Amino acid sequence: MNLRIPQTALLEIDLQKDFCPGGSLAVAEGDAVLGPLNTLAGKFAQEGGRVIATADWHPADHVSFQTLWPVHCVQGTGGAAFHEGLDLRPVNLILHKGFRRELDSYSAFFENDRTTATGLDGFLRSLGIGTVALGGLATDYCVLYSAMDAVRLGYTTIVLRDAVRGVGQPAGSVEAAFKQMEAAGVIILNSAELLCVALCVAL
Ligand code: VGL
Ligand code: ZN
Repeated sequence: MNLRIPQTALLEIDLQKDFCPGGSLAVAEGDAVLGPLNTLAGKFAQEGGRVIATADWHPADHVSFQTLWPVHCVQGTGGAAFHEGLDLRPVNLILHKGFRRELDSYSAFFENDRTTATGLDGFLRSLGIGTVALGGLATDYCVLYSAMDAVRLGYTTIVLRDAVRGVGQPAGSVEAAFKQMEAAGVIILNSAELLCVALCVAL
């Protein structure tokens, strides 16, 4: 497993107000992931790793609002803003996704048609990055889809157990997501374990 920080990217998925307590599609304890992610992001920046923050970024008439989800993360609104507790200083790239009216995008790599690329794969490849570590919201949707695509694209893929929280709809979806990711080869670690392993490798 290549855990050298300069060849690793931290993906901070959708840490926006609408997904945090008080937001329109609030994930329980969504804001609890900010502490571990800020700590990791600071270390990554220090050690030459990359930090990427994604944002769900929907037009006001987005297709996903019709039946599936309440109105959330509408472009330019307060709910679409990053949570004020997210440290943006170490973030190298902000990636907007889901901005096409008729197409949703859970994954940071491909929209839900599975073929429209966001460009993230090219960004990472051009920097020689082969490992991604994911945290953020929501475990059972955007984190799950991003992690599954990362594995499919050949990245060593880590999901940070303490730095993700899920929607939990339908019931059992968070547990199912962890099972699906593990079966696909995703490595599940605590953020402290990742730091420990990465810093040890660097020594
Ligand atoms: C998400 C539902 C709808 C997510 C985004 O970030 O996991 N979930 N849009
Ligand atoms: Zn959305």
